[in-house]
Amino acid sequence: MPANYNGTYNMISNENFESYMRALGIDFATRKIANLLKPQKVIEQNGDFFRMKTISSFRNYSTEFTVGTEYEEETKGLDNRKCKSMVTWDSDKLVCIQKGEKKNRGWKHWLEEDELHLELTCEDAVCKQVYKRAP
Ligand code: VLZ
Repeated sequence: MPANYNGTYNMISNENFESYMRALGIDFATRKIANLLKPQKVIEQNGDFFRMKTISSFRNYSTEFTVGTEYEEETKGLDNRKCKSMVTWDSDKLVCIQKGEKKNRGWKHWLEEDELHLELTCEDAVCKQVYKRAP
């Protein structure tokens, strides 16, 4: 049985998002706005199938995938690149590798009690975000 990520989570911390966005080539004005956001993650999971939504007052980002199956990801509204992405389980961690123009790009999710943790990586930038399960 895979871990259960279903739920809605509110951001409580966000370290190095600026460096991550800079590595993605996000422009200055967008970074200034994006840095002020406290997005919500909404995760719908059915076994190995996931829908993940990042919702904010500025922009939303949605993606869906099946663990173990490579998919075409277009990072619309973020850096607008195409990646060949694949998520795998590392025990209960979700590990995504986003192959494309940017080196060393991906993310990891894991759960700690009522917290959803996320590490976003691009090139040498690592952003660490924590979300708390919405009451
Ligand atoms: O998340 O790839 O949870 O796709 C920021 C939206 C979303 C706010 C960042 C607008 C998405 C920012 C990160 C404008 C530049 C991401 C995955 C892991 C799911």
